[in-house]
Amino acid sequence: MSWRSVADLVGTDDGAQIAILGVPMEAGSVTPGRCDLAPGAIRKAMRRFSTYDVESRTALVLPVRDKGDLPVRGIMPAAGFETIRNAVEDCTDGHALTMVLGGNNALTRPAAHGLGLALDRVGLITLDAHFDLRETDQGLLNGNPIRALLEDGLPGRNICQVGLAPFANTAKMHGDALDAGIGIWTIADCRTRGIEPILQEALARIGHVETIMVDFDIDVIDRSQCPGAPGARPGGMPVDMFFRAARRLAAEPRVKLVDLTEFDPSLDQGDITALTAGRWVCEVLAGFQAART
Ligand SMILES: [Mn+2]
Repeated sequence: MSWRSVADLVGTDDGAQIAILGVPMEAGSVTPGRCDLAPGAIRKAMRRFSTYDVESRTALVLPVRDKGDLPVRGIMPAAGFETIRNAVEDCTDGHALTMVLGGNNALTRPAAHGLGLALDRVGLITLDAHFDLRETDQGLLNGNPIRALLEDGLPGRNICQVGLAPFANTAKMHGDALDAGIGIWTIADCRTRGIEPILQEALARIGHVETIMVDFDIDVIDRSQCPGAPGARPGGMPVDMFFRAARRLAAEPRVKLVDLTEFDPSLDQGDITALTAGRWVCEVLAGFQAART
C-alpha cells in the first residue's frame, strides 16, 4: 500500500485555506543561477513526504490550492513587480495563508505589496543570513528587497531580521538597519538563546502590525545542510532550527504570507536542499493546521 504524500493535498479547490504560488524569478540575482527551477523541484520533493508526523501524532489533512507558476522567468524584478503583486494579492484575498515558492529574494518586495495593505500595517520577519539592504541605485536585485521596501514606506520598526551571518554583510547595512529601527538577531543569538524565545520577541516587537509576511531565505541554513543556496555559509542555522521556526511562525494568526527563496536546484547535492524545501512546506502546513483550525 502506498502512503498519502504531501503532494496529494494539493489540488484545485478554491475553498482551500492555504494556497501555493510558484514565482520562478531568477533575473536580478547578484550571483546568476537557476532559482527559477526551484518551484518545480519543491513540488516534486513534496511527493517524498508522508502526511503523517510521528512526533505530534497528527496527519496533515488540509487541502492546498496550487495557483501554478507565474510567467516571470527572465523578467527583471522591476518589470515583474505588478505580475507578482497582483497574483499574490489574488491569493491572499481568497486564502488564510499563501506560500510563495521562489525564485530569488527579489520577489519579497512585490509579494509584500500583495498583502493589499498600506505598508505601515504590515510586518515582515526575515530568516536570512543577509540584511538585503544593498543600495537600489543599480536597480532592484535579490540583494536589496528590504532596502526597496523601506523606500516604499515599510517602517523599519515593522521589520525583524533573524539569522544574520558574520562576514556576510557590511557595517553600513548594519548601521542602516539599526537607524531604521529594524529588530536584529544574529545567528549566534539563535544558537545561544534558541529560536523560540527569539521568535516570541520578534512577534512581540511587531505586535502593532495587522498582518505579517515571513521571508524564509534558505541561505540562512548552514551550508553543509543547504548546498543548493549560493549564499549559504558554514556556521549557519542548523536545519532543524529552521524547521521549528517555520512551524512556529505558520502558527501565528497574523502570518498570512510566507515565501521560500534562493533555492538553486542546479547547485544541489543528493537532493539535500530539495528535501529541506519540501520539509519546509510540511512544517508550514503543520504549524497552520495545529494552531489555526
Ligand atoms: Mn536574502
